[in-house]
Amino acid sequence: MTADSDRFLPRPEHRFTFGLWTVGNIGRDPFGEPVRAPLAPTYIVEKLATLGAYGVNLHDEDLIPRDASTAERDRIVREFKAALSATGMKVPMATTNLFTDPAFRDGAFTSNDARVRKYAIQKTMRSMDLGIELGASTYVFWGGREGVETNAAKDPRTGIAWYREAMNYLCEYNIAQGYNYKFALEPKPNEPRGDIFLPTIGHALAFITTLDHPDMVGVNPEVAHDTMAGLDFAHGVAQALDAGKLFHIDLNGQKPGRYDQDHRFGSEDPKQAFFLVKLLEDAGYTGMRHFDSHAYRAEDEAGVWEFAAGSMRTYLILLDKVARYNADTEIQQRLADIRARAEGSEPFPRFSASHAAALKSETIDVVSARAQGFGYERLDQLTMEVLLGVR
Ligand code: GLT
Ligand code: MN
Ligand code: MN
Repeated sequence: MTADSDRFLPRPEHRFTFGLWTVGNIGRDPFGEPVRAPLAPTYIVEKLATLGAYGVNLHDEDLIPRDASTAERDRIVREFKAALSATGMKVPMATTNLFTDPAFRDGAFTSNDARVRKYAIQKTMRSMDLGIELGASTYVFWGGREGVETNAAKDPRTGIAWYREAMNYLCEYNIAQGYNYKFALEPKPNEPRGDIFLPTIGHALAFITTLDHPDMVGVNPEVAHDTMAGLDFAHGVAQALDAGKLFHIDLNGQKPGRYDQDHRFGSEDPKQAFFLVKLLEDAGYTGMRHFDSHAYRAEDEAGVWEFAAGSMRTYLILLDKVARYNADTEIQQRLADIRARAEGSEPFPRFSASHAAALKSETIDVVSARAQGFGYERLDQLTMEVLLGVR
């Protein structure tokens, strides 16, 4: 084995995880039938373990069919746990499918049908029980159906209030059961609903402050969901980090302005992916590096494992690029110059009336500030050269 292939070899300590629904994606889309056969969850666990993943995440229904009897459920869980312990794979995150069932046609926690809102909470509690049985410590809420096609349907304030009611109830359940889950809300602007409530990381962060147990709830941002809306994902993640709320992350690849593509991590915008990896690493993010993505529909099963291996390998290659960037003397000199200019000659103090009075009459050299450029062209070119492998 060459040193290079060793360097980019995924290992459990890298904390790479995949959803059962990701490698298990059968390639159904709104226009076409499935192109791949379903894979058994136990088989997925074995294959991902071989590839060096840390674990798998799941929705209740990824593992247990909705109409399974108790006996069937127990058998499935037993076999799945056996596969986990045979491979050392973990289930760090669990979530609820609150979108496939026709009952959720107008939302789950925010449906205009009181029976459905109740059912959604019941289903989530049962699914939380399952996650605990499998060892999960993070619980994700992707409210794909929580939204509208027309504002005639619902006052959005009502939708938000029902969302809050559900989250508060489930936080209490988390406490009452002693589960100690960290809840992570996953924002998405649209698809499958015309407009989804809590469309961005910022909306979710603001909503969390209105909950009864804000400390229990953070976010699970996804590359594709911000990028499809044309937002800079790294900025949203930075805001989540700044708020101490980055509880989980969904990595994938996406072109702006499209449907949710969920492509292999780094495949659409390697530069954006590089700055994301750099941000996570610089911030000392210790959570899971979860891939919420799937193989191209054109692929067969062999392509699925190429996709999975490639996702992890690209992350590790970008990690290596971050190290090169951090060790590059010219880049570091330029960053030091920027820092020196950013810091100025003395630290900016906290407000005081006397400082404010002095500042109002100070003469600031804005004339030269107006004239002086920042050298970002050279810095970005150097970054590109690191990324393109010539530095
Ligand atoms: C679904 C969605 C994802 C969510 C998953 C968790 S399910 O695939 O597209 O973004 O993270 O519910
Ligand atoms: Mn997605
Ligand atoms: Mn996701």
